[in-house]
Amino acid sequence: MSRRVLVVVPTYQERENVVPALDALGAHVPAADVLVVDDGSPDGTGQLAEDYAAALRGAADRGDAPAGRAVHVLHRTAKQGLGPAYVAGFRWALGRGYDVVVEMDADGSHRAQDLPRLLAATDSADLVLGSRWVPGGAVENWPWHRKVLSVGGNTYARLLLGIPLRDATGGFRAYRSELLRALPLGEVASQGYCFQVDMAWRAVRAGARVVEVPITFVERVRGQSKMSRGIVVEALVAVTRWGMHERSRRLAGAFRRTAG
Ligand SMILES: Nc1nc2c(ncn2[C@@H]2O[C@H](COP(=O)(O)OP(=O)(O)O)[C@@H](O)[C@H]2O)c(=O)[nH]1
Ligand SMILES: [Mg+2]
Repeated sequence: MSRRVLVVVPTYQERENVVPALDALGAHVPAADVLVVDDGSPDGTGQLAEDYAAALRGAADRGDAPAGRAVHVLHRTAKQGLGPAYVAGFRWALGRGYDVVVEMDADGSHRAQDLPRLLAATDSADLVLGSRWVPGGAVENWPWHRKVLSVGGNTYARLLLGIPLRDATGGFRAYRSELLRALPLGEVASQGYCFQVDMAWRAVRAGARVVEVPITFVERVRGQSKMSRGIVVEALVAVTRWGMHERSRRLAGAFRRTAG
């Protein structure tokens, strides 16, 4: 029996990108359903996605297209950050019996053609990270300082948290539903890059099998990034706090073992 896959695509102000993203998914992973999670974008992204979904349903009803994938839209009232949008999308997926849930940006940075390899890897992993920083991975159109920031941030997280991952901040990944069900989604308060690290770290601590698959990340050509200095700072502060907490926990454990 084939597994049911849902691709969750968070959007905020992606009017020029959302339709090409949905088309690319249809071309490369035609069996996967899609959930666009729009935070009330003032530019009408949510309505565009809604129209796309309706056209797809209409074509299937008329028999012009096979009744294959479905596109759904979850409208949220205000911009609340990437983390809460994903948590809402995950809950939506778990309530509808999907087996695999994918995270993917709407801005063209994550290539739909890389997704079949991520999905294939979920056969033997609970969480598959699309990774820019493993052999075979790449980034297109980033100035050197963006690369330094990403590699540096990931190295910091790896060393401080003790997780063996090269790209824990990336947002192109596939989860098996069993893992999402086992994680306390209600406790995840992180917003931006921090959300990705938070989820990867929780997965590692839960004993999940986490693997990295190389992807080519392409910097967006249309629209604007929503990542702010605040989001980078949030991630740095959180990773530092988690790292310190983890260290003192391990130290206390070692102390109890020597004392006892
Ligand atoms: N629903 C929702 N989507 C968001 C929010 N912030 C960013 N996104 C979406 O998340 C994806 C990644 O954001 P982006 O700004 O491209 O981040 P960057 O690639 O790190 O610069 C894009 O599809 C955005 O539209 C948000 O607050 N809510
Ligand atoms: Mg982007």
